[in-house]
Amino acid sequence: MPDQKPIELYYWPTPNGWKVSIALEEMALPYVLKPVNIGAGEQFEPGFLAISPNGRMPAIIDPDGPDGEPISVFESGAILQYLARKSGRFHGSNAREQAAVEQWLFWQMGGLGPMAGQAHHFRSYAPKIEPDLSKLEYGKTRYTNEVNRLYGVLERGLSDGRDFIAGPYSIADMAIWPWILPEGQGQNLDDFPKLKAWVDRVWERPGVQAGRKLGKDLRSNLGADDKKAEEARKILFGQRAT
Ligand SMILES: N[C@@H](CCC(=O)N[C@@H](CS)C(=O)NCC(=O)O)C(=O)O
Repeated sequence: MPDQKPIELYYWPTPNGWKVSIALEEMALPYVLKPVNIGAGEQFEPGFLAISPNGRMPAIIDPDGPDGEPISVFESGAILQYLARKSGRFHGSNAREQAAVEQWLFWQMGGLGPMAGQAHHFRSYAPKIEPDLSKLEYGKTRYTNEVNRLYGVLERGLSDGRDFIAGPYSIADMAIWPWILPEGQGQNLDDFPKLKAWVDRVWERPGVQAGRKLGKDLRSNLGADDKKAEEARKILFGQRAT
């Protein structure tokens, strides 16, 4: 479709961003990258908040929305569902398959993503902010254990011989895969052989590799000791309503 207008992808290279860059690559939808430097506070700019009122990336603007008018979408799960409907791919081909995809998609959105995010926070970033490490111990243990439990859920989910989490490869795999980062989450994939094989199987896909690499040079290491990382931590952690 040569005259298809590109989707604007508001993005920073993090696990939630990778979900959507992977989906766009897998679905071969044309897109244009609009970096949102969350370490520099660009997520609070009024223009961005108008399309993503939660002040989080990713978000998209599709100039060719469902009624031919532009549409914006925020929340990675909603974006994945929108793109799957638009492309007609990767969300199951009947009601039963769609329910299977959606249960794992929502499991990622409500479980693995938030819990793994907190595990990263307590393990890597909080020690740079709170000098009394004993205060971090409870949170660190709680979220590391919860991620361990969730890895176990995936391991059992993949134990019936299926190649992908909902059967055929789907947006559920695209949502879950970027969040399997065992090193930063205090996990060992050798304890989860089916999950480990799935991680490798998903990575073999060229669309996943292209999406995962998008903007990789933009990202700074939030756990680093330099001035830029310290500034980014101040922007990202401790936000309140006003
Ligand atoms: N539930 C949201 C989470 C998005 C999210 O947390 N994005 C992070 C980066 S991974 C962000 O934009 N952070 C900016 C901030 O914390 O100010 C989704 O799935 O899209």
